Amino acid sequence: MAQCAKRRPRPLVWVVVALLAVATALVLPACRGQTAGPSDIQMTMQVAPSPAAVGPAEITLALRGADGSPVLGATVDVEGTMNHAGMVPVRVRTEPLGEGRYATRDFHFTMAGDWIIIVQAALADGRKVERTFELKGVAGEGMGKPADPAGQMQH
Ligand SMILES: [Cu+2]
Repeated sequence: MAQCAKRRPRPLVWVVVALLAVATALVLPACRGQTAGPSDIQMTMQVAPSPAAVGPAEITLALRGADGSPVLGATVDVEGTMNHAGMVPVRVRTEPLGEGRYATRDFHFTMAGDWIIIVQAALADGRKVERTFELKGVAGEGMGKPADPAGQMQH
C-alpha cells in the first residue's frame, strides 16, 4: 500500500531562512545618496549603531567607480545637520579604511529626530562629489527620552 510521505519542515531550512533574514536586515540600513557631481561615483552610507541614537556614532561611506572599483585617495568630509532653525551642524573628516571605504571617528548625534547627512568628497583626480543622505528618526538618549532633559533641544 502506497503511503504519502509526510512533509515536515526541515529545521535546517528554517535556520538558513532566519540567517538570510538577519543578513538582509543588516544590509538594509545602507542607503544610496542623492546625486550631485560626477554621477559615475557610487556612494553608500552605513551608520553604526543602527538604529542610530543620540551619542557617538560611526558613519562609513563606501565610494566606488562606475566599474565597481574602490575610489582610493579621496578626502571625505561629513556634515550632519537637521532641517530646523538653530541647528548646529556636526562636521567631521573621515579616515580611509582602505578599499574605498571612509569612516568618521568622532561623529556625534547631538539631537534626536531626522538628520541630513551631507558627504563631500574631493577625489584624487581633483573632482568633487557631494551626496546627501536622509537619516530619519535618530532616537533620543536612553530608550527614547528627550536628548536634552531641559527640553530645549527637542523639536
Ligand atoms: Cu536638530
